[in-house]
Amino acid sequence: MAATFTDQVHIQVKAGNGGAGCTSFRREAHVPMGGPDGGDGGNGGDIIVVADSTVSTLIDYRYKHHFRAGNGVHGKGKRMHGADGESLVLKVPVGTVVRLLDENMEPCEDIADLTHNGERVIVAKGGHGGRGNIHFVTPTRRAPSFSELGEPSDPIWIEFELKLLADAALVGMPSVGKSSLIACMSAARPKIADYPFTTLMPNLGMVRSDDFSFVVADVPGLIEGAAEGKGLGHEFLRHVERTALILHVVDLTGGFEGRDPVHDYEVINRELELYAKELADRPRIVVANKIDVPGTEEACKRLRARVKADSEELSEKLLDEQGIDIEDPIPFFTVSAVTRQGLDSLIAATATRVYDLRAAAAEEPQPEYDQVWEHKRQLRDSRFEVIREEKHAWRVVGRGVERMVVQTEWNNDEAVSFFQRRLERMGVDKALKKAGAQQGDEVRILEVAFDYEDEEWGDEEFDSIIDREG
Ligand SMILES: Nc1nc2c(ncn2[C@@H]2O[C@H](COP(=O)(O)OP(=O)(O)OP(=O)(O)O)[C@@H](O)[C@H]2O)c(=O)[nH]1
Ligand SMILES: [Mg+2]
Repeated sequence: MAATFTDQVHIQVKAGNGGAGCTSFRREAHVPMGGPDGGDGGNGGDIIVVADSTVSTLIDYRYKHHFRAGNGVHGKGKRMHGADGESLVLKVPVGTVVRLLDENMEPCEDIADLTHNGERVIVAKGGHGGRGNIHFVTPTRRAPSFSELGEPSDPIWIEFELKLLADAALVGMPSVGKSSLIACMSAARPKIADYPFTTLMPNLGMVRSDDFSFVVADVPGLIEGAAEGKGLGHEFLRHVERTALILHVVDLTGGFEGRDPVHDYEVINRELELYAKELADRPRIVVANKIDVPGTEEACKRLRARVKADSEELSEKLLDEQGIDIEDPIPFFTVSAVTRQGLDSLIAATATRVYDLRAAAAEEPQPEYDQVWEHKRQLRDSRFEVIREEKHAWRVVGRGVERMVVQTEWNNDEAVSFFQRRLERMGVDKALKKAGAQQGDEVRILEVAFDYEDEEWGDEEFDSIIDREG
C-alpha cells in the first residue's frame, strides 16, 4: 500500500567542466617580450537540488533524464578570467530523498533527505577552472609557458524518492486497533490480526473529509521500553517524530492480558517523552477504541477523566508559557473500528486539527536558504594512498593527485615538471620512499605513468605559488 504513495525517478546529472587556464604573454609596443598574462578558466556550474513547497510531484523527471550544468569558459590573455558555468537548480517536492546510484543503478549512498522548504544539496560540484600561466611565475621562472587544464566533471546517476510525509500518526500499544482504524478511515488495506506486532512497517492512508485530504500513518505497536529500542519501537518513533499530530489509540478492553487502559495510556505517553522531549507536547488526539465491546464503560469513564485532567493541565501550561489559549488541547474520542461508531467525528476533528497545523507550519520561519550539504565525495581531498601493484610499479590514488593529473598538459615539458614538483610538495615522493619505492620504479596515477626519481628536490622556489588546495 505504501508504494502507492512513493514516487521514484532515476536521472543522470553532470556538473560543468572547468575552463582551461590560458598561456599568454603581454604584447606591448616597446617591450619585446612582455610578462605572462594568461587568465584562469572559469569553474564549471554545480548541480543543485532544492526542496520547493510549490512543487508537489517528481513528474518533471519522469520524461527527461539528463541534466547538465554549464561549463566554465577558458581563460584568455590580458589576465582575462573565463566566466563560470551556470549552475543548474533542480526543484523537487519537500520530502524527497536523494541517493547516489552505482553502475547497476542500485542506491549506494544517501546524499540528502530534504524535509524543509528551501533545503538544498549540491549533488555534483562543477570542475575547477585551470589556472593561467600568471600563477606559475617564480623568481627563477619568469616566463612559464604552461597553464592548467580545466577539471572535467563526470556524470553521475542519482535517484529521487518522494516520501509522502504523514500529517498524523496512529500510535499505541500492539493490537489496540491502529491498522483497523486506518482501514476504516482510508483506502489503505493493511494486515489486521489478533496477535501483537501484526504491523511491521508503517502504512500510509489518504483520508478525505469533504474537500480536504490528509495522510495518516499506521505505525507498528509500541511497548514499554520502546524509547530504548524494545520491540520495534525506536525505529518507528522516528516516523512519529516527523508528524505534526499524534492520534494516540487506546484499547478499552485492555487486550488479552487484561491490561488497564489508563496504564497503557501512561506507558505510551512516557515512551514518547523519553524518546524525544518535544513529543511530550506534540499536539494529540486520544482515541479510545473498541467501544463496541460490552463492559468497557467503566474503563472508558476513567480514561476520559484522566485525559480531561491532562488536557486542562496542558491548557494552563500553554497559556502560561507560550500565551496560547486552547480550550481543549487533548480532545478525547470514543470509537469502534468494527461498528464505525464515532469515526466520522474523529475524522472531522482530525481534519480540522491537521488544517490548522499545516497553516501554522507555513507561518514558521523557513530554514536559512543557504543550508548546504556538499556531497561528501565532492569534498576536496588532499589525502592519497600508495598501493604496490607490481614489484616495481606503484599506484597513487587520491582525489587531489588525480585532479592534478587531469589538469596537466602532458605534451608540455614545463607543465609536467611542474606537476612532479607539486607531487613532491604533497608528500607523494616521501610516501613512495617510505613504502619502499626504488629509483626507476613506475608510478601510476589514473592512466598516466612516470618514473620514480629518488632524489631530494629543492622546493624553496615554489613558495610563491598560490596554492588553491590550501
Ligand atoms: N471488537 C473490536 N475489535 C477490534 C476493534 N478494532 C480492532 N479490533 C481487533 O483488534 C485486533 C487487533 O487489531 P489491529 O488493527 O491489527 O491492531 P494494531 O493496533 O494494528 O496491532 P499491531 O499492528 O500489532 O500493533 C484485531 O483482531 C481486530 O479485529 C474494535 O473497534 N472493536
Ligand atoms: Mg497494525
